[in-house]
Amino acid sequence: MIPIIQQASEYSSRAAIKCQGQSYTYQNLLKKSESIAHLLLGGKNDLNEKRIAFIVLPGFDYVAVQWGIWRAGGIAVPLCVKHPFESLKYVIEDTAASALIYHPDFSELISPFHSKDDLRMINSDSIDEITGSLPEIDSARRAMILYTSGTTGSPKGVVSTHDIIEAQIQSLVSAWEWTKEDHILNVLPLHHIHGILNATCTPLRVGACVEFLPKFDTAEVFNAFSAGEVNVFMAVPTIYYKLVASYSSAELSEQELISTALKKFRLMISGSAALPITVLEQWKQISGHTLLERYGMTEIGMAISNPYKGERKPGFIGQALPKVKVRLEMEEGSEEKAGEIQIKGPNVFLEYWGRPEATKETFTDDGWFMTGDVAVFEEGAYRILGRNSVDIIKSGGYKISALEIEEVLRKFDGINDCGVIGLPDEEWGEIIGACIVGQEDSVDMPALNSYLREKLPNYKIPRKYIFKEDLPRNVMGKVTKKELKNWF
Ligand code: MLC
Ligand code: AMP
Repeated sequence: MIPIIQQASEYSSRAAIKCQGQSYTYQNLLKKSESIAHLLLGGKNDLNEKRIAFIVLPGFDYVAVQWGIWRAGGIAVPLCVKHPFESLKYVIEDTAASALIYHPDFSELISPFHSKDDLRMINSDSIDEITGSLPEIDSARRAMILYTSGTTGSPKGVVSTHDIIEAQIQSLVSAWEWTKEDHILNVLPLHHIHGILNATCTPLRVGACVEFLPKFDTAEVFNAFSAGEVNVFMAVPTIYYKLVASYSSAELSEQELISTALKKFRLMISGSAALPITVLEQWKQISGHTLLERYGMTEIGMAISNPYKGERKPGFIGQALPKVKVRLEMEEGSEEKAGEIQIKGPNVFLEYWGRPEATKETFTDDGWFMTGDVAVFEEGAYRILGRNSVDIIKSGGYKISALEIEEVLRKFDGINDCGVIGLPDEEWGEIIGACIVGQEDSVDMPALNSYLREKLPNYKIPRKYIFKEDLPRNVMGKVTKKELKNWF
């Protein structure tokens, strides 16, 4: 059985989802997801782990589709609502998805898929009510694939089973004391673990209410806070940075209203990237809360967290979550206290979809998952020092592969060499910096921009790139990537 769905009938009449001024109960969710499951099954008994991709707006539809896929025995593959067509195509092809459920808002974007014979297209707005019995789903079966960038190659699909999802949920329920009285505001993208697991599945597992906004907007967030129902919030540091900036420019009377509402919250959390201490302090002044910082990853869910009760140390990520085993792997013979964070436990993912070699390479011989993040353990808590690869950039909470950008840059006619790095930035954590050495004295930037838009699908997503062009011709081979930062 799928625990989150099995449990939902206990909360039938409770509010599960709020979005766009509407409220939906757990019963509504069960009914709609049953119809979706039957539509997907089309008379068959079980989808038997067929991959079902979906691109729908955050809210009731999103959860109903996710549950519908699970109840039919499929693997849910959520797509990013901001991605250009090429990125969606990559995921659909990599998972060999057999159906795509889309909201009509995305009709134009996804229209080229209609010519794909092996992909069934389902409009999420035209799903009729169907009832009937559904298959028994063994919780050891695959449930979800989420895409994440690594240091090498294209993004990989991280596969989790229902058991893994349940373990990730339970560890948060117990550590952060979730109950059915909670009401969370979710403004996070729903193709990544933070928005899906922490801010949607976990509250729904315990009968709480999840309120969605169509997209992140500081004024809308403050409106929702001031309405007085929300008591839990979680976000990436960039979002807190933006909320602080917006609060600072608000009228005094509005500030008072917001602060009064925030002081009644039960819990406010930050994660997905390092929380700057300045942001933590400013948010404390505004809300009265010391943000609870935690550490996680697509492959492991959440692993380390500051305590719900007890001291939350600024600049630290806390201690291992329940049932999660953490060790720091120091380099052999090293005197340093710093080591790579390695993880074991029921929360760890099953595999990278279709990539057995990549899966194997990311585990030690004795079965620990290698995160690539370097930390120290000091005074009873872990503190992250950085990553052991400079090729991973985290910007606005999103992971970006520097190598993927470099590969494309190097193929541009006017470029001899290049190096892409993350440049520190208080608002975004890191922003993308590209050092390029041209064949001629200067690179044709307009031509390079249109080339990148064509070759690098996600280049079209709003995001700032800083190009550094005036480098000495032979600089690339002579400096490390870390040193490249000094050229900006
Ligand atoms: C956008 N902009 C950027 C940028 N992204 N600039 C620099 N770097 C970036 N990364 C700029 C745009 O160019 C634009 O500029 C302006 O910001 C507004 O763009 P936007 O797209 O409208 O931004 P916004 O919607 O405000 O998005 C910001 C955000 C979003 C923080 C809400 O990035 C977000 O939702 N991040 C969350 C990602 C997430 O959930 N990660 C979790 C992964 S799981 P201009 O000049 O045009 O105005 C994980 C595991 C774990 O990490 O531990 O949780
Ligand atoms: P993703 O691959 O998108 O799931 O991102 C996971 C990565 O986010 C981790 O490997 C860390 O590098 C980073 N991360 C998550 N939480 C934190 C945190 N609290 N502090 C610093 N980095 C974090």
